[in-house]
Amino acid sequence: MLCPFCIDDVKFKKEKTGGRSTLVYLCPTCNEQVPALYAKDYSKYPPVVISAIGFRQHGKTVYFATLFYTLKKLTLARDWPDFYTMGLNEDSLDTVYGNARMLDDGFLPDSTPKNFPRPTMIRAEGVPMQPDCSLLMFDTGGECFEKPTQLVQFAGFVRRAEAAMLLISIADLDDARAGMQQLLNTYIVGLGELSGNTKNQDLIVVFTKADKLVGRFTGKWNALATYLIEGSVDALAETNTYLARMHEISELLRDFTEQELYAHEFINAAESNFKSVSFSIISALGTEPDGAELSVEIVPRRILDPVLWVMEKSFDGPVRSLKRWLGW
Ligand SMILES: Nc1nc2c(ncn2[C@@H]2O[C@H](COP(=O)(O)OP(=O)(O)O)[C@@H](O)[C@H]2O)c(=O)[nH]1
Ligand SMILES: [Mg+2]
Ligand SMILES: [Zn+2]
Repeated sequence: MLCPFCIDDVKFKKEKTGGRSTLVYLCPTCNEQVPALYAKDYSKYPPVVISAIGFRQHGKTVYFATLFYTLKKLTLARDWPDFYTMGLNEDSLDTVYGNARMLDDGFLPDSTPKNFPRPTMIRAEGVPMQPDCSLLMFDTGGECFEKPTQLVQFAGFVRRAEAAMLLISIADLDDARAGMQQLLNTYIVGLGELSGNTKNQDLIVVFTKADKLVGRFTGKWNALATYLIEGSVDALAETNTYLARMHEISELLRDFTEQELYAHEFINAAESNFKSVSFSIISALGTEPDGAELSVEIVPRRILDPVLWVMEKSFDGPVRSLKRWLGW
């Protein structure tokens, strides 16, 4: 079983600690207490690692915060009959509700310190066409992705991700082509040092802060602007067509990356080093914020796409086929 704290494959021990009369699950490697719901229902809700990889200030932390906000606010359960999410331990509950409240009150989260982060653990059940799972979401300081040695030290969780999620804000890079290539190169070298192999991973390239890119989505790229601006809530109810559209948008973004950003090298390196490469665009806030405060209510755009991509790529074969075959 995967320990969510040290990312080792272990068998959890059951022990009494701290004078408690009940048994708790402990990791034999790092001795952290593993949430009981995670350990007990491990096979029913297998872990899916969601790792935010990207430079500082490219929107990683705000993205996760708006994801929690959306999961608590959206009426997805209206359209997805069996859907719910829940935090698996107290830390995760605090993170989910704390972030949702902060955004509701009009504030953005602080920047993230550089340390090996603790995951926010969320059970996701009833997402159409995806197996039930435990999402382990990791967010750390962007400095960790500037050098492979830093990545090895502070972002070892990437080793266990089936799908690597690269978050890139093109508008924040002086030279998009060089910046993207540097991030990818650092990641591939770092993962190699961690004895991981990118060939076993799917790459999800996420262009963040897409509200700043709308001006570039003109002419043949107009569909990207439309996709971003259209609400996704009603469309998500039709999951089948939603996923098909996500694939189309991915293709268009690949062309955009090649023809507008001239990032041919990035695409070549990505396609040759990873099992597959997919693209998506999100805007966590919907508009440019005014410093750390929000003057208007946030309107997150397409922010479930990267999660759906990761889930889509994390399970191959029988489980998913069965679910699809049964109609979900
Ligand atoms: N325009 C716009 N700005 C954003 C968006 N998301 C984040 N930002 C801005 O980018 C800053 C850095 O985001 P943050 O998530 O802290 O970056 P991190 O260092 O990658 O975690 C935030 O303080 C916001 O001002 C977005 O969707 N649109
Ligand atoms: Mg951050
Ligand atoms: Zn551990």
